[in-house]
This record gives sequence, structure tokens and C-alpha cells, in this order.
Amino acid sequence: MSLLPADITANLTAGIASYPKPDSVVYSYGTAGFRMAADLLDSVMFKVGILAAIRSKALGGACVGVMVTASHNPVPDNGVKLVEPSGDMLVPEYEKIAVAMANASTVDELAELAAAALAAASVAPDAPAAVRYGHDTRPSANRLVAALEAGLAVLPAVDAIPVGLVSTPQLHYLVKASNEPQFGIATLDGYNNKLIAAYTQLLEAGGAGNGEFDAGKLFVDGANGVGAPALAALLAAAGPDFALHASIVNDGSDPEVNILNHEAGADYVKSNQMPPPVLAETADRCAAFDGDADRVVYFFNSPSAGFVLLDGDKLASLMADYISSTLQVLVDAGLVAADELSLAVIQTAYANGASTTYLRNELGATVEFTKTGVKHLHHAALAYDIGVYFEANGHGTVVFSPKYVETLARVAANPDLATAPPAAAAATQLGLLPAVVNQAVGDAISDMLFIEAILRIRRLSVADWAALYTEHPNRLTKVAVADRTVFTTTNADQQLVEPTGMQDAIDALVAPVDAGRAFVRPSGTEDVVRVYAEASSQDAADALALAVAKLVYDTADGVGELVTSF
Ligand code: G16
Repeated sequence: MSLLPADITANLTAGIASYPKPDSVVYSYGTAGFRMAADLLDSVMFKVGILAAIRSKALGGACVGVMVTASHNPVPDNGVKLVEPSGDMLVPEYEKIAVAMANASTVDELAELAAAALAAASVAPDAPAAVRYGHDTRPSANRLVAALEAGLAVLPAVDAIPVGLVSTPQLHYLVKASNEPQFGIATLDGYNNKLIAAYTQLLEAGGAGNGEFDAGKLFVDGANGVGAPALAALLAAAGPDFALHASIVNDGSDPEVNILNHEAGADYVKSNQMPPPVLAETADRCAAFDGDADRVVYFFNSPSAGFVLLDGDKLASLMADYISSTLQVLVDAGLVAADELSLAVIQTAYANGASTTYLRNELGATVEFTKTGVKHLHHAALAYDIGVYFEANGHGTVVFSPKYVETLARVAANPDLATAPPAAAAATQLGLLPAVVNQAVGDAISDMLFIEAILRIRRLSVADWAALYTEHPNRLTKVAVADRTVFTTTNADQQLVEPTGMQDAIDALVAPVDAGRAFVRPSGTEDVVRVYAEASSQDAADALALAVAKLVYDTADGVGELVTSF
């Protein structure tokens, strides 16, 4: 007996019939939502449509977002990320409801869960709701969006707004802007114009607006995903005088050849520590996005050092360095107290130890660690006035507190600035940062523009940037096992709790290795266990990673081929 009105129950009945849950699958909410083979996701999308509507109703009709994407995963996969009205990821209490709904097989189960969620929020089924939804370039997108739309149509009074092909950060931006008009205009033009204007003004304030500094050529690897058309549209909107000339490769223009995330993009570059084949020869500065353009890493091929990667740790370090030294100008001028604005960098266990040492010892920054997943880093960063957060894989952004904005507004209004040009320039630059950086979520385009601006303002080459610190040699690899859910971790993913005894075995492998560090955690986006190792030489890091991978493979029923060399 359904607890919902008959018309809604009829919609649920039709939806369950069209989008039945496959019997054999148990759905779980991973690092960034539901993600798996696209063929298994139709029923999940239908239910996510219902859930997104409930979440919006529970929040008084504030707009929420749904992004159909599997980001860095291969083409046959797909997934879904849910966005809160503030642009954040879905709150944990709704992750639990999402999992329960995804695993419901019958109309009664689903109706009960929907009714309970509405009751918990004290909201009627016909309360108003608004949901913006978009998708990346995957061939399964249209089918899964249709299932999502069926779910969005289950409850009455849902304003379902399709935004089509967008990057994940664009969807986050559109959602946040539609709830907070002061954040920006909630259109893709609004997104482009905001970034173009903020970047241009930042260059001018930083004394780099006249194109005097030749930043050299920039290639952008679009991972054959949505980031390529998104960046092309921004550059077209900016016009020929824009102080950024980028050549986009791996742009997905020929789907037969340009396969999403295949030998392309940030995950390929970071995981394999090599350039995509199409950029193997260039000595120019290169940036690589992932499939939904919410991560970016840089790299270049040095004539002397070979392939040089500038990953999320290097992005965080350059951003933190630039912000803290610009802020110091205001402190030195007596316009901001030394301890007035707190700054921290949030990292995960994948952060290279050399970056943490640099941030703590050279910059004097507070460094905090969280579990993997931008949702964890984002929330930790919000505790500071300036929260720089990056995963080594290139996911991240900077968030600024209301106090930061008020402080910069106060400084900007100070008449003494008129006679202190360096302080005036510093204040203008810092005041622009909340617009340059997409504070809703990590955004490959916005992060790239910020980095490009810093390089120009500081007159830095990519090699200068790389020299901020020297990474400890490291290796990231993955192992497929029969059941990755038997792996549980603690201490921000740095230690295994289960399988029992495996952490002791890892410790024994690490102990004899000079400057050795290694950890193991189950991926929340792929059916693998990830292995990370660091040591004082690349050979030692590789050997440690192989030994830990073998341990995982042997003791946890490895599947397929075990990696035996890099
Ligand atoms: C998602 C998350 C990231 C995480 C990555 C890999 O990124 O948003 O925070 O680092 O998955 O996670 P895992 O190691 O659990 O597979 P994306 O770009 O794939 O959406």
C-alpha cells in the first residue's frame, strides 16, 4: 500500500516497469556518485531523478543539479553526480537515501523511501522543485538522460531544466548561479564571460595585461571529452585579443579516432607519467583535462629532464605561493593584520611528500589531509578564509570565506591605497580571485586560467614553476581483485583496516626502502584497488609499488593480469 497519492504511485509503477533494477547488482555511492558500466545504470538514473526532485523540494525549491558523466572512466561506463544548491556535492545523508532508492526493486519499496524522505523534510509531494541536468559526451548519455527525465516527472511541480552538453564544473556553476545571482549569470555565456573578464582584469592588475611577457605556446589535451568544446567556446567568446592562445588537441572531433580518455587526458598523463602520444614530441607547455573537465594537470617535455609532470600538488603549491605572497604585500603595508586571514592547503594521501614539505616549511602554510574525494577536501577547505585544495590527480580549487571578501573590500576602500601602487595592485588581484576561481567545484578551465595568469604575472616559465620543489619519485598503479569492498581504510586513507594483517605486511615491505611510503585503498569510481608508493629513487618506488600490488593480488584474489613492470 503506497504512502503517496495514486497518480504518483502510478508514475512509480510505470517507471519501475520501464527501468527495472537488475537483480544481480548492488549499487553503492562511490567517490563521486554512482559510476559503473552504462548498461547497468538506467534504473539508477530513474531513481536519481526522483531523489533530485525531493532534495530540491526539501530545500524550499532551491535548484539542485544532476550531471550524467563517468569523468575519467572509459567510454562504456557512465555515472551520475548530484549537486547541492550551493554548488557542492550532495550531502552525505542524501547519499544514503540515494543508495537505498537505487537498490529498491519494487514500487512499494521505492514509494516508502520517497515518502520517508519527503516526510523527513516535512515537505508535501507537490511542493515546488527545480533541477538542472546535463551530460558529457558519452554515447550512453541520451538513453540515461531519458531515464533521468522519467524520474524527474514522477513528482508534481518539478521544473526540470535540461542544459545539454556541459562540463561538470559548468553544471555546478549553473546550479550555484541560479540560486545565488550575485555569483554569476546562470547561463553558459554567463560562465564564459565571468571567467574571461576576471582573467583579463587579473592580468591587468598584476601588470601582465599588455602581453609584454611571452608565456609561450600552450597545448590543451581535452581528453576527447566535453572540456574541448567547452574551452573552444570560451576562447571564441573571448575573441582574438584574449591573452591566452591555446591549441586544443584530443578534442573528440572524430569519435572513431578520438576516443574519450583513451591515450588522452589528465588521468592518462598522471597515471602513466607520460604525455599523450599526440603531444609526445612537443617541448611546449601542455595542460590536460579529464573527460568532464573537472581536473587539470600540466606537463612539458624537457630537453634535459624528459617528461615533467606538474600535477595537482604543483598547482596547489603555485596558487598558495602566489596568494600568500600577494597577501604579504598588504600585511607589509599595514592594511591587513598578519593573522587576519587563515590560509590552508588541503591534500590527500596521494600528495607527494615533497609538496607537503614545501608547503609547510617553505610557505609556512597549514596543511590538512582528508580522505580521497573532492567532497571531503572541499568541506575541509571551507574552514579557512583561503582554502586551497587539490588532489594530486588535478582535482581542486580555492575557496574564499565571506571574511576574505569583506577584508578585501575594506582594503579596497582605504584611501591610503592611492599612494601605495604595489598594495593597490595586490588588493585588486586578491579581490578578483573569487571570480577567477570557480568556487563551486574544481574546474579545469578556471584552474588553468588562474595558473596561466600567475605564470604571466610572475613572469614564470613552466620550468620555473616545476622547480618550486622536486617530487619524491613515486608510482601509482591499480590491481583488480574479486571484491574491492573487503578493503577498508582509516587515517585519511593512509592505512588499511581490512583485510586484517595486510597493513602489517605493507609496513614490512616499506620498512627497508629509503624514504619509502606506500598505501592501498579501494577506488570509489573503478572496480580496482589503487596502490601508491614513494621512495628516494624511481626504481625503488616502482619496486615498492610492484611488491605491494603483488601482495594485494595474492591475498585478495587478484583478477586478470598483475602488473609486473612500468
Ligand atoms: C572522482 C572524484 C575525485 C577522485 C577520483 C578518483 O573524480 O571526484 O575526488 O580523486 O574520482 O577516485 P577513486 O580513487 O576513488 O577512484 P572524477 O574526475 O573521476 O569524477
